[in-house]
Amino acid sequence: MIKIVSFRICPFVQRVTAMLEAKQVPYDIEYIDLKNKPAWFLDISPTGQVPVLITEGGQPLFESDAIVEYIDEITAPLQKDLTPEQRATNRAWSYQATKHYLVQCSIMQSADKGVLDERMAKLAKSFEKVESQLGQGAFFSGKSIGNVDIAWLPLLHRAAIVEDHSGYDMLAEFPKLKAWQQTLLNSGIPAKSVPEDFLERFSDFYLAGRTWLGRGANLNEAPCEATQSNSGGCCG
Ligand SMILES: N[C@@H](CCC(=O)N[C@@H](CS)C(=O)NCC(=O)O)C(=O)O
Repeated sequence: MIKIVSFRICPFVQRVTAMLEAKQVPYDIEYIDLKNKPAWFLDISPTGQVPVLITEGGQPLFESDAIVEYIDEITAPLQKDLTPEQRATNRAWSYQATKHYLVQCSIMQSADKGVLDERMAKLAKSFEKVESQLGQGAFFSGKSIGNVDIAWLPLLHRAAIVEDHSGYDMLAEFPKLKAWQQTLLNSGIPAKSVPEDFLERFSDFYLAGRTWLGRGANLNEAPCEATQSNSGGCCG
């Protein structure tokens, strides 16, 4: 069986597990501590990063883009009969999501509203572009889930958790994205693609008292100069 080496709140891992869930491919998962990486992991991961996928034949694969392409090559496509142009376009729109995973992580770690707004401006530009691409279909390109949906799923799932917790809606100005987020949440894949204790772990890390969102997105709060420089890596 395929095995995924994971860190519980990593969005790059979630893209991979979401793809496996959407394609109903069974997999094992092993969580590691990124602050104390095991030697066996460092032996198989040239970058020292998760996700790593270990194939049925025992070959470790790294980099989520490469892993997702591998999964696509060994399984039936989510959307059939796409032309090479459509597949290339889908890869490009997927990249518009993945290049913002770390941006969203830094937004969520912002110590106050001023810092969050600055960081959010970058993500909002990307949201604006994808908003203009979304059509009448429930998913990115029509009635069924595809690779672009999977790439955007970690961003939209996390935005929903943040909104539930703090009332702050990253998608407030983007009605089509909002509908798309709901469609993805309704698919059940966001919940299936994360561990059972995801909410707790995610909240402990991003929605704790040190972040503006963690303090409930309180608009009347004075800026917190001391921690403003926290640029917010992903996952600790
Ligand atoms: N380009 C990588 C990024 C993966 C990544 O940033 N993973 C983070 C966790 S979310 C990680 O492993 N961080 C540990 C480290 O960089 O040492 C990919 O797409 O797989």
